[in-house]
Amino acid sequence: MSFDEDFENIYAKGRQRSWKDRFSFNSYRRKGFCSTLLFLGLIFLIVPLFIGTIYHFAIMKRSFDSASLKSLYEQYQDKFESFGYSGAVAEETRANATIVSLVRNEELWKMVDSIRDVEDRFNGKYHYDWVFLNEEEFTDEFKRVTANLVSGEAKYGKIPRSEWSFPDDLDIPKYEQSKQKLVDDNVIYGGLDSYRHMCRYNSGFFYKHPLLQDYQWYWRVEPNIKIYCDVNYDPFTFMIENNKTYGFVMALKEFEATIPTLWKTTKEFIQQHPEYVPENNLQQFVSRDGLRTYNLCHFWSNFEIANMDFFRSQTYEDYFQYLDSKKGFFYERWGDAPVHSIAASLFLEKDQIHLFNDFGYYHNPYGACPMNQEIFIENRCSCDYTKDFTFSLHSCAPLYYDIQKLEKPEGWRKKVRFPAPFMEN
Ligand SMILES: Nc1nc2c(ncn2[C@@H]2O[C@H](COP(=O)(O)OP(=O)(O)O)[C@@H](O)[C@H]2O)c(=O)[nH]1
Ligand SMILES: [Mg+2]
Repeated sequence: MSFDEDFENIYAKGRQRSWKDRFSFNSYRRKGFCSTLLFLGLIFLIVPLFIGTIYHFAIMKRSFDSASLKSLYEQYQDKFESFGYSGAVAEETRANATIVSLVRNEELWKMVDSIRDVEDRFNGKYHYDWVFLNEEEFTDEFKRVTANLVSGEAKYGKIPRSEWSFPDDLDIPKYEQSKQKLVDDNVIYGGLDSYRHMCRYNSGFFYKHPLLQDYQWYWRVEPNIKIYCDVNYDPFTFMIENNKTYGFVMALKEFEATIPTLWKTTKEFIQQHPEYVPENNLQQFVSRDGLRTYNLCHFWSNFEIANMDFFRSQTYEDYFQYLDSKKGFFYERWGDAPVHSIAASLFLEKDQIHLFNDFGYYHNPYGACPMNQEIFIENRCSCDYTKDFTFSLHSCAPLYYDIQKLEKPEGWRKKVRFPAPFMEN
């Protein structure tokens, strides 16, 4: 077949098809209906999606832009003030107290969770101030978001550099070496300089901060904690009326690797100052063999309600200075929890220490949940009491109950066993 004949053939075939054939639905379906539809579909899907995304980010940017956030807050300020926290307790009946949080800017949203819980369960009725401390400047966002949630006055303080830095006479090679050892031994936070500064600051400085000079009492609140029960009374005035100085919720054992020489150092101190140790102290909580060894029990200091006069006393100041001179906050990794606890147990009368057994509280990984049903119901607790840490195997609270001759709640023997990966005893 010649090229012409071939062409004629094909052309003739084409002519035989009517215009109906060519444009009929079947024809379209055969020839590319699917791809046309796909093309149109993509256009209809992608274009709105693209525009939507751009719009979304533009709106997000605008609403989180600090200026518009600020004006939004200002706009709603009156409303927050009027409906948020009604029925406040009169100022005259309140204690000279504040809530205090040492916190990093990047912990803002964890702090927000804690504030909501404390405000909803307690402070919404009392309007105590809230002091936030940080070794850096707080960001505007941090201040704006938290101040908006606190029902008292929110205050923001920067920690002096001298209180959050290595002492001049720290032996740096020795420090690096001992730090590495803790890292090799997988000791929690063993490799962190910042954690050591934090523990030292909480041990010997927070109560000296200018913003805290106006107050006598504090409640320490960390980011990311939970308050599970209503606090239907003022724990500060409770402490005052009952001659208490130091209050806690949970007690457990410290990781021995973080404090190898803390007890030895403490014993040296009390040998030099026997006058600082009152007769009716709580030493059995920290030592079961007449002060020979430390049993590692400590009050979990992420929650504390206490009188700063204690920390500001000559006794405590001398104790802190002695500890600090040994550099154990750096060469080891002494925590503020064992330091506060040993001090409270040795330098206070045992009646001055109080366990808030009606508080529902959680700090990762443990929680306290009142097993006493009356308390649980009256305070509208929202925790699982079968998971209460207080009477579990690794808790030091049962020892505390025994020393203080407190009545344990019904069912306390059904101890809950917790996984305790870091516990050594
Ligand atoms: N500003 C500031 N706060 C810190 C720093 N490290 C810890 N904190 C705070 O100190 C408290 C204890 O620290 P955290 O990480 O919770 O330790 P943990 O409770 O022992 O696991 C919390 O309130 C933290 O927000 C830090 O480097 N800077
Ligand atoms: Mg914590």
